[in-house]
Amino acid sequence: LPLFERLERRIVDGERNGLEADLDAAMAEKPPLGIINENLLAGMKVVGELFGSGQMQLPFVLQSAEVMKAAVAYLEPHMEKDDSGGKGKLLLATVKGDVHDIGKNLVDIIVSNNGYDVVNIGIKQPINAILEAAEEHKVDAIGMSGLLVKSTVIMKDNLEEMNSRGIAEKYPVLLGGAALTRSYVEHDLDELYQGDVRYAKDAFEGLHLMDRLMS
Ligand code: B1M
Repeated sequence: LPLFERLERRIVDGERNGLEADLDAAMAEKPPLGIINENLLAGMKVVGELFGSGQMQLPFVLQSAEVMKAAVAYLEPHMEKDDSGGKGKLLLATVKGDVHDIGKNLVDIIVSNNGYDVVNIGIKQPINAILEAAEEHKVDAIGMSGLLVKSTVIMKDNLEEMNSRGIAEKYPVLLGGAALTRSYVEHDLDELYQGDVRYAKDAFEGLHLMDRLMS
């Protein structure tokens, strides 16, 4: 297979052997973010489709996810960056009950490579842990990620909890993840949350939202 198709195939097949050599060759052709967005994510999309239609079993999905993570970790040091920090601070968490973190970690990379400080507290984070970390690190905004349909409900509960604690004005919230829709966030949740809540389709929209919030 040609290089870029082979890279996509590696994600689908969970094939790690020779990954670095292919990534080196790919970086001679385009920047690391182009490889992630155009080739690696295309592979993950296929994985999602195969899994969703019952043609791929969970252990293989996990292997694909591991190759994806290894590839992103290999590319990350080669990305252009302004990692001076200081533009503002974003807390990132995957919500309670949800283990998916590839998207959240991409947001971390893109936002922190563009001059922000990111406090990434990981997966399966209940609202108490999110708010404690937000206080401790004095963040400017809270970003929640979740890929499961049930995570969209958890996000709603989290916003309600923030309303009832009287801290909605203090924390703008960014929400992202495959099960969300723009209209759910920008209509339903926006109506409910007493602060500012925005939807980010991808990591770049997350960055643009931070730019807007902090300007
Ligand atoms: Co899961 N899984 N999974 N899974 N998995 C999905 C989400 C699913 C849609 C697959 C399917 O059926 N087609 C489905 C959910 C169905 C639903 O809820 N209706 C599903 C399921 C069912 C499950 C389990 C329940 C399976 C089981 O156990 N029977 C289980 C759940 C466990 C749990 O969470 N409690 C499970 C487990 C797993 C693995 C562990 C094997 C693995 C995750 C590994 C990991 O993350 N460390 C996994 C994977 C890999 C997937 C798919 C195939 C790929 C997800 C991914 O990494 N995509 C996924 C299929 C899909 O999403 N269509 C699927 C690439 C990633 C870059 O995209 O995270 O969407 P994404 O991030 C995007 C944007 O959404 C956005 O930016 C990124 C791009 O720039 N974004 C943000 C995300 N967060 C953001 C936050 C922001 C801003 C933007 O600001 C805060």
